[in-house]
Amino acid sequence: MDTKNSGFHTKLIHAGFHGDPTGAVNVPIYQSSTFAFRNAAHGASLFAGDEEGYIYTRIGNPTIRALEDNVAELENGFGGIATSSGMGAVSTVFVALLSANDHVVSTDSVYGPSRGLVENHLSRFGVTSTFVNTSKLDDVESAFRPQTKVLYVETPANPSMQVTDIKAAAELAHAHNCLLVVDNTFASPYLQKPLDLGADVVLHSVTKFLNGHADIVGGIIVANTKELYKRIRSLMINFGCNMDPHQAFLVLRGIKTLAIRVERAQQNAMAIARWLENDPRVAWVRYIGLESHPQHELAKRQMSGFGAMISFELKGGLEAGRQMMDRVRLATLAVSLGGVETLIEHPASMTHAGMSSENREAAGIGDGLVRYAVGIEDLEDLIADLKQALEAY
Ligand code: LCS
Repeated sequence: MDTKNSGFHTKLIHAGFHGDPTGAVNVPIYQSSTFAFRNAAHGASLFAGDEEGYIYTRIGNPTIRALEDNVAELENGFGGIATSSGMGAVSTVFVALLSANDHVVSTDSVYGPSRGLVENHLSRFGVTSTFVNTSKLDDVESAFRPQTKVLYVETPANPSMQVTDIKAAAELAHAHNCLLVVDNTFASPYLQKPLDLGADVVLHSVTKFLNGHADIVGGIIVANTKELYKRIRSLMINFGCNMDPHQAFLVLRGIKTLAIRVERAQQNAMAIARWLENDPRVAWVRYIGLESHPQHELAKRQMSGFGAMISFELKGGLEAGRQMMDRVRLATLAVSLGGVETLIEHPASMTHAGMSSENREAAGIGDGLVRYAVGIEDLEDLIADLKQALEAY
């Protein structure tokens, strides 16, 4: 079905699937590593790119293709490139877009390994980087150098919840002959469409909201032009970090309910953030739906909802936070986010432990910060769980 002019909810269900010869209502799992050519000329023509078709699953596969086309439509982009993990997407994009001696400007509070990749690994190939609070556009502007090729923005950022103005960031990047890449994992395309705001490339850890069920790890990249799509796809194929057809099937299944999951999770999150903000044992709460969030007005403008991620700190700091994480019963003490189940974790010792403590402090990830990823359980049960976990104070 052609869903190009359909609404977002229709796209979630139907985009990317153009029917199957068997009449299957869902895209089947094409669990095959390789695909037979009709004859030698057909094989040569597929390799030459003269004809559309499948060759080998690392290069392309019908189940994976359905997911890539689906997410490319959700993000209003040219084409999608699915990867084995979110980090597969992050590393593919960086290596595809950068060369030796290029420079990257990035949000300081990105997912820890996204920063580690640039600082510890790409640096060995001569790539330099500057990490700034990209919600402050003056800081972004002054970080640009003549060698800067990529502005990498995570918004909302993990776990500081900083929000960056994507439209303004795109204008700045383009004025400096630079590409804007946005990690849209925390928002999902249901709440935010970076390509519509001027970004060149958007990527996701599909492990999170897109899949939504904490049962696979995966990533996806969507490029807004054919040229960028081809460049990034070629790198993914050579890196060999392709998604697997079974993974792609599960993500497509999860995506169908993205909107209703995010709606419910963010309703829970709003109520929990307000509840935490009013609790005397809580020092501060950062949820972009709260008027107290420094970029609340910007988030209202560039997103269609506030999502399901909350960061907070207890007045008792790190020790109080640790005890609370040990006491919750309904929320699971685990990293990751964006699933139907509520998770709680401690970024300084878990997801962002690879960063130096100075870099963490500078990025707004203090030792006392607790991250709470809200799921779709009953609100009353989640609040009762937090209440009993806080009781000792
Ligand atoms: N981008 C963001 C914003 C993320 O939060 C993550 C993972 C990634 C990229 C990498 O994706 P992956 O390879 O794990 O699919 N974030 C995690 C987190 O906050 N807790 O555990 C993983």
